[in-house]
Amino acid sequence: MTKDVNDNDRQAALGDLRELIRIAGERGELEVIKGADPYLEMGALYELSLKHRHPPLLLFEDMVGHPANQRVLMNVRFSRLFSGDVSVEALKEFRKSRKGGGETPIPPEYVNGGPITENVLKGEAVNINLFPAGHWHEHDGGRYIGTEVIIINKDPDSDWVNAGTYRVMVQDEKTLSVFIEPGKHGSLIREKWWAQGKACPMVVCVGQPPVLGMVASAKTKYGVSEFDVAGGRLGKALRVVRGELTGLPIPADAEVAFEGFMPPPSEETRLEGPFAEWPGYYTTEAHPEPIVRVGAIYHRNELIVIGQPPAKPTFPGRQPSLTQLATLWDALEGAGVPGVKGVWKPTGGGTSFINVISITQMHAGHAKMAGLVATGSGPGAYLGRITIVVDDDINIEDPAELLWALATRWDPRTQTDIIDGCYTGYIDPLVSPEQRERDDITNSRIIIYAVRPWHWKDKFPRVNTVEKTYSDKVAAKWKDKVGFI
Ligand SMILES: Cc1cc2nc3c(=O)[nH]c(=O)nc-3n(C[C@H](O)[C@H](O)[C@H](O)COP(=O)(O)O)c2cc1C
Ligand SMILES: [Mn+2]
Repeated sequence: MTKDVNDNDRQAALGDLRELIRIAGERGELEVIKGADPYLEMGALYELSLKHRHPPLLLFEDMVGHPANQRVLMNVRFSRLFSGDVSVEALKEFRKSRKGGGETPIPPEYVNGGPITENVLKGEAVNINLFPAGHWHEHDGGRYIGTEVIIINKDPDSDWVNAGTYRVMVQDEKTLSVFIEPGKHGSLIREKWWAQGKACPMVVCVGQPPVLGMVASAKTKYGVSEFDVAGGRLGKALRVVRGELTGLPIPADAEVAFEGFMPPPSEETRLEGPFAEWPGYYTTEAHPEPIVRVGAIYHRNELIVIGQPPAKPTFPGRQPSLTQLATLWDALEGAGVPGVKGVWKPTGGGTSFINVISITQMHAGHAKMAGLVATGSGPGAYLGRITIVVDDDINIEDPAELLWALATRWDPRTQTDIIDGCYTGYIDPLVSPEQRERDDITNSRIIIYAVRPWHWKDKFPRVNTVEKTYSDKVAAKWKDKVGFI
């Protein structure tokens, strides 16, 4: 049995990885594993943990090939402390709580030192191989130290500091490669540096406060810093130190950070991938990607690297987070779509392929408005494929209800839009080899309006389930007399 999560515990854990471990331990939601091998074995143990809807935090110690005091922590974002209850009701509460307190961004506070500066390795002393990096899946092209990681870079033309989660592969003792899909903020920013003929200053931080991992892997608006949003969520400024080589902010409580510069690809790239990606395939072949020349490494004593390799999105332990659902709902609301009653991402579609919106239809064309906005919005566009709009009486958390809406309220010929040329990524398994050849990383979308058609909705047949109040009354009367209630 797990206890209810109290808000103080959740806030403390959000802001501090070691607090998360302590609290999860007290709650019986921590598994300490000694002696596992970062080559395939840890990845396999992790996948086994995903058969649980709420997998335990996995803390690996004493790993093969590493000193006993180095650690790897898995299932951070999926810990019950953070994703205890993903439901439309919980989503509404989550959005309300952000509006009440944590919505206003709070910029980070610069401090002179912190746990992250307990050890600083520079120049000759830089050796990335000293740190634990899993070879997670059999056909991965190498060891990935960055899975649930944050990549920090700064717009050369403004104060905007971005933090995004992009996978990071170990190339050699002093070199990392970073895979950033086109259009992501980290990519747009590095291109600005390259256009000025400069290498892009960059920090790869592994073992960040959990809140930063959550915010950096969901869409934050262009020009808005994830540090500020994360501070807002915590209700207090994140403490950061200034990187000695780049001046970039590094979370003062982070576990490990690699600091350096990413030269333009015309100067140097290395082969990156393949990698077992979250849609459930090895889609990207080994291909050239930009690299970071690491000039300094900062780390805490008894460091912890967060490991969160992708896994096929059908595992019960892989659910979209409240943050990801909320950003989509926010986008609909921000674009002025009225009457949204819920948004959902059914298991199997991962974080983006299938988006479901439920609305209370208020006027002709309303469902179309919701479908088009969701499909084209910042949080809904990348790697989308299917948008389904349903009426508010459909329980969108239940796949059977969703299929019933499709089966009975959707006329494929008249209630469908198909749109070509949409924003997808290299990890989309349906982008053909020919498309990749010509750099056409786009796909098509279907928007399904599984709603009672507006112009005859009042003539639409009535739903025939027994009315709830009456059903409850009958149940109360009969429950002691029959066995099936
Ligand atoms: C565990 C994890 C790994 C991710 N890996 C990548 C990646 O390798 N490349 C990428 O472009 N996006 C990746 N993403 C998605 C981005 O983090 C997400 O699109 C985020 O919004 C990017 O930040 P940005 O909006 O500042 O660009 C990953 C997300 C998660 C949760
Ligand atoms: Mn961003």
